[in-house]
Amino acid sequence: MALKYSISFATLLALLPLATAQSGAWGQCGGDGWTGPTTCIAGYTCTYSNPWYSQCLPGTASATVSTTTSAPTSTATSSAGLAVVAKAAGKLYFGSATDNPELSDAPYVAILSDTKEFNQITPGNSMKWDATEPSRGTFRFANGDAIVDLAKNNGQLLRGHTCVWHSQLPSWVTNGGFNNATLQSIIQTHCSTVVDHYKGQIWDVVNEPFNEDGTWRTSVFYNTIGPEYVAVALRAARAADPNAKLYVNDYNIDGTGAKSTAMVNLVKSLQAQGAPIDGVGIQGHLIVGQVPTTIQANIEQFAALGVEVAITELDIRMTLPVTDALLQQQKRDYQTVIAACNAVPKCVGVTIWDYTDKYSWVPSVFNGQGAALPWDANFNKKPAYDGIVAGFA
Ligand code: 9MR
Repeated sequence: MALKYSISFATLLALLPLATAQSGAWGQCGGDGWTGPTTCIAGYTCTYSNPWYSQCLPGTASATVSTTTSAPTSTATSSAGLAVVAKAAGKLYFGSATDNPELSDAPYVAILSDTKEFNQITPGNSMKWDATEPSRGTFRFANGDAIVDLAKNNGQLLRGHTCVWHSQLPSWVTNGGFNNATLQSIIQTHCSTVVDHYKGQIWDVVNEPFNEDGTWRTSVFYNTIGPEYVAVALRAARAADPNAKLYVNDYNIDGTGAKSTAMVNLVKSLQAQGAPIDGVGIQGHLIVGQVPTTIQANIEQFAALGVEVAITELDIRMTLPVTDALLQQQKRDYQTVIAACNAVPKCVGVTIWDYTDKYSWVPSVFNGQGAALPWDANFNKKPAYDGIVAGFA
């Protein structure tokens, strides 16, 4: 498809002194590493062919200049359906996070509800502690219920997220000055009430317990109770819903390293004390071109503990602006992550942290970064989509 920026004839004249030359008919006019002319003689358009080659093809008005440095055009070619290919590969699900404010966006909901793409959803915010128990003993379920209803109507699995987390925690918990026994009972009440209300789900019971070096993250829970707070939460969840799959979830445990080792040791310790633990959630907030090479080995080391593994919040962000080269690298990176899960039978499913760049959390947190998801902000499928499909092949 031609990449065109129409500019006025006056602007064109102003640019002319800078233009060293123009490519002739059928000549190269762009591509990675190309240092020659990027415009074409009158009557020809510089036409993107692939990241490495653009060519002057016939047809254009003489006052139109085309450039390969404009917005990228790469799109996905597959329409296989991400849940379709995940299930064909033997996985339980391919899913997306979502959030209540997005549910009034009809085109967004239409894709989210397409079970060929997603047979699982995760509420991004509405089951967190600040949303469900904003003051002690007062529970609010309406927003979480809306997501559950959507999943039920669509016939999708739901991942509860999350029972005990240091963030999005109301100040009555953080600053309550509770002693160990009282805080344990507060966790028990919270987890059992929420997991009971949202019965029959997969649950990220404990979220982000570790620092980057594998030490325990200090939080009101750790500071007051010690590492035992994890087992307290898991036991409460199990008592409330014996059928729920109970996970501990964290970020930067994608590859092997100190933080992943800490997770391995936590699972071993929970198993040794007979605490219920069914799975490890690898969030998977990654960066284009920086996907760890040890992802599969890492998933294998979790699976070797006898628990299941899920990639729970996958997105692969890039430094903006988007280029075709970055989209192609992102496609390879998605394929790498999915292929790693695909290669390990105990890796049961993958959830992306929303499916469209329109609703990604990334730009608001990482300045100048974004475009992390397989659908762009206009709901066009990006090459990353093909990477996911290829990863499940
Ligand atoms: O996607 C969530 C975003 O809307 C919230 O503003 C943010 C607040 O912490 O939480 C986001 O989700 C996080 C998830 O719950 C835990 N792992 C990191 C996710 C991205 O921040």
